[in-house]
This record gives sequence, structure tokens and C-alpha cells, in this order.
Amino acid sequence: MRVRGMVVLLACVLLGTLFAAFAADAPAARTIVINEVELNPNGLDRDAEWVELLNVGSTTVDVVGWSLTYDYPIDGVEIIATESLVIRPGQRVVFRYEGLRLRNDANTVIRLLDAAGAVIDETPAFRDVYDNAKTWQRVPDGGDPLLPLWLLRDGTKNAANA
Ligand SMILES: [Ca+2]
Ligand SMILES: [Ca+2]
Repeated sequence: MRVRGMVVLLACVLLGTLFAAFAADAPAARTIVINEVELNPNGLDRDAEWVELLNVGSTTVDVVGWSLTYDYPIDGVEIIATESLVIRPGQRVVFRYEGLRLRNDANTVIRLLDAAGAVIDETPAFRDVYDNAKTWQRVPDGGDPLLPLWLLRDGTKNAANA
């Protein structure tokens, strides 16, 4: 009986440790994500680079005052909405950069910042030297928070990533 009690206790401790480890690794609830990026559009890049945002959460988010970073000619941020811009769960919004903002042949990281400047989402470092309609996209659409995967694929601007 005593050994059995020890085994049960040990099992409980192990389970508790596993649960704690899992809970610590679980990412914070996601709301708006950077879902697709076009660094190097077909033809001239000026005024043609864009980022697709997607609300993968369960609540509506107003992104007024939020911004996206860029890395050309120097690092900076561009406000995506100066007035109320509500994104419902499952809804996507395409933001187009003014001018030339994203390097093609560097390791371009794009961050989405809220109105207070907190980082809401951040991409891996991207390169896209192909002057075509392929874009970097989360796969599957919206991404898997526990297994983030990005692929360079035929663009799906303002539509689900294929
Ligand atoms: Ca570019
Ligand atoms: Ca898309």
C-alpha cells in the first residue's frame, strides 16, 4: 500500500511538472497576426509592397494607431490606421506601404506594433529576390502557434493562404 501511494504521488508530481512545462511554453492568446508579406512585387516595388493582417482571435480589434515596421532606407514605422479600423475575427486587411520600404535581398523582419508600441507580432527574417507574384505566407492560413511555418508561394492577397 505504501509503495502504491508513493507511485501515485510520483505520478501526480510528474503530471504537474508536465502541465507546468506545457503552460509555460503555450503562447499568449493571439489576436492580429501578420499573415502574408510581399517584399518584392512584380515590376517596380515603389507603392506596391504590402502586408496582409488577419484576426485569428475571437474578439474584434480596433487597430487605430497601430503600425508596421520597415527597413528601407532606414528602419522605421508606418502607421496603418489614423482613424478607427476594426478587424473582426476571421477578417483580413491589406496594408500597402507608401514609397519603397522593404528590402528584398536583406534579412527583412517586419513587426506589428500596437498604439502603445508593444510588439503584437513579428515575422522571421525574409528575403525575396524574385521579382514576381510570390509572397511569404503563413501555412496554414493564420499559422499554427505551436508550429510556425512560413513559405514563399503564389500570392493570396486578401484571401486565405493556400
Ligand atoms: Ca522591396
Ligand atoms: Ca493571403
